[in-house]
Amino acid sequence: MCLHLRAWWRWAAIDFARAPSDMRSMARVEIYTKDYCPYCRRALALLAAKGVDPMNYEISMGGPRRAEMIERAHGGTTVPQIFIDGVHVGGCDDLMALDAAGRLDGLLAA
Ligand SMILES: N[C@@H](CCC(=O)N[C@@H](CS)C(=O)NCC(=O)O)C(=O)O
Repeated sequence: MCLHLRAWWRWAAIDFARAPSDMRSMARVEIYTKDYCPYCRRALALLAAKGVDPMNYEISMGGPRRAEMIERAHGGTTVPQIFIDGVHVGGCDDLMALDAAGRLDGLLAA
C-alpha cells in the first residue's frame, strides 16, 4: 500500500512539474488554402514549426467557404488568409512579418 502511494505521488509530482508548459493552451488558428498554393504551404509549414495545428479550409473548388473567406478578410481574395482567435492576420507574407517582428509567438499563446 505504502509503495503504491509512493509510486502514485512520484507520478503526480512529475506530472505537476511539467504541467505549466505542457498544458499551455494555444490560440485557435484558421487558414483558408488552395492545394496548389506555395504561399499556403509556407504558412502551414511555419505554423507547424510553431506546433500549431490550424483549422484548414481548403477552397480550391471555391464555393461558400471562399465567399466566407472574402467577407472575413475584408475583400481579400488570395490564399492563404489566416485568422488567429478570429482576428484577421492576412496572408503568408503578413504571418512571416509578424514572426520576424517577434510578435507571432505571443499571438499564438492564448
Ligand atoms: N502576398 C500574398 C500572396 C498570395 C498569393 O498570391 N496567392 C495566390 C495563390 S499561390 C492566389 O491566391 N492567387 C489567386 C487565386 O488563386 O485565386 C501572401 O503572402 O499570402
